[in-house]
Amino acid sequence: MSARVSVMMGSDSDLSIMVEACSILDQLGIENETVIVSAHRTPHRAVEFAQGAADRGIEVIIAGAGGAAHLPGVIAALTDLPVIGVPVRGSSLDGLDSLLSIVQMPRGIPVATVGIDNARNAGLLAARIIGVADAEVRARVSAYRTELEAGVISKADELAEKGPFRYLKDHAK
Ligand code: RP5
Repeated sequence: MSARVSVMMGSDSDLSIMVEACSILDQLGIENETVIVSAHRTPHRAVEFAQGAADRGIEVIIAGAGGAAHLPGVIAALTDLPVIGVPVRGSSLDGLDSLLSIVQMPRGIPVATVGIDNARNAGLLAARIIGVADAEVRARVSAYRTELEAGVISKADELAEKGPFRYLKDHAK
């Protein structure tokens, strides 16, 4: 099956963060592709990928970049597909530069922005968007949420039973 979500990033240095999006998409059974495309270093490739995405069957684009993080905005300007931006924490400014670069889009060209380095949420948001028209994906997203809830409740029960000190001791790394 061809990819439904394109996970794009400006550099291979973003990959260790962006792979979290691929991981949750795989878990939810959503075909995805991973591509390096830079708004600044490979602008022609960025145009080609953005303009060809819908015809290739892509339904949602996730774009991660750090620093002067223009990739998600440039991609959003070149396609009608929904674009989710992941601000990647760079070596300086703690990712605030990436966050502001991605979130402050001009009216008319939206990019849905997740938290700094939170590629997992980008994958989950892509799944929710696809789930609007795909009941199977929606059911898997719902099961994931139920699993999360059960995990927290089990921790809460354990904490109630053991108290804070034993709980921390048992969970010490
Ligand atoms: C951005 O510049 C990339 O998205 C990356 O986060 C940042 C640094 O890239 P490298 O110099 O590590 O290739 O375009």
